[in-house]
Amino acid sequence: MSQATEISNDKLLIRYWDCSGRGMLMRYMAYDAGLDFVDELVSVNDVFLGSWATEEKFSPEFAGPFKALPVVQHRGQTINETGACAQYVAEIAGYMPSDPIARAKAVMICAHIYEDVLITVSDALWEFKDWDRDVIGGFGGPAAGIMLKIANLEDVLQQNDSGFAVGNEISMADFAIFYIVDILTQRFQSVESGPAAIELLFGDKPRIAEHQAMMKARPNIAAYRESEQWARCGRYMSGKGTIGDKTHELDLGPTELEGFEILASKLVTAAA
Ligand SMILES: N[C@@H](CCC(=O)N[C@@H](CS)C(=O)NCC(=O)O)C(=O)O
Repeated sequence: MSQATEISNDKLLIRYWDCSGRGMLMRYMAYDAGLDFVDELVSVNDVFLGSWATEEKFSPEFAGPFKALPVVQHRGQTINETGACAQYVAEIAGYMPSDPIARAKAVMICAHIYEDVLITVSDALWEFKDWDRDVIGGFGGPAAGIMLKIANLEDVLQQNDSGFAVGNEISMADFAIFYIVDILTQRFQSVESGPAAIELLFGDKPRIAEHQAMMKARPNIAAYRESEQWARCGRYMSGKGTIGDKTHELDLGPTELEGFEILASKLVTAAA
């Protein structure tokens, strides 16, 4: 069984797999704010494909009351659920707006990115969702998918002169936009049809481009992205990324990059 990092109850700990997935929004906020925290990366190859299903998953100290990752631990408590964890980190990092409407807008943007883009794409990578029906398209039909969701983010930035997603200062929503645009771009850059997909999704989005540049230039974000700790998880959208080519021999279907090539070529075909 993987050992949970031993820390004093007072110190914040973020525990998640060694990929970006559900963990990266809170990591970016914690690093950017310079929080004193433990960034525990759990190996997909060693733990998820090893003892997880019989051991760590059922340890409340490791995987929380809901038996999954991420968890945030602080002041003797263990919190599950990505939304709750990210909002908690945002609160203590100072990235949760205090005004109720601004707060609702920040949470709205994060939920849109999480539910409608990140988890939809991740589920399709794991073959739990369908690329055409659920990613290229959506509940509202073939035009309600990822192209529309990314255009929504451009609109959010366009409608606010400050350059931030909500109000006049940085919030959790800015980190969420930064993360999703960055991880999609990174993964598409590694596959054949990816550059065309990047152009389709982001080529006509000047506000997103400015926003990415602003976020990348933040000193603590830049330093984190240069670090070994980031290199262990930051390139992989899902746990499949860390498994690499072994997904085939393990009967887990296409690799993460093969999944991104499927998505990129489908986007290009749909736009033709
Ligand atoms: N609803 C939860 C889902 C958490 C979840 O499914 N986490 C995955 C990793 S991304 C996990 O730990 N899966 C292992 C398992 O459920 O046994 C959330 O949003 O945080």
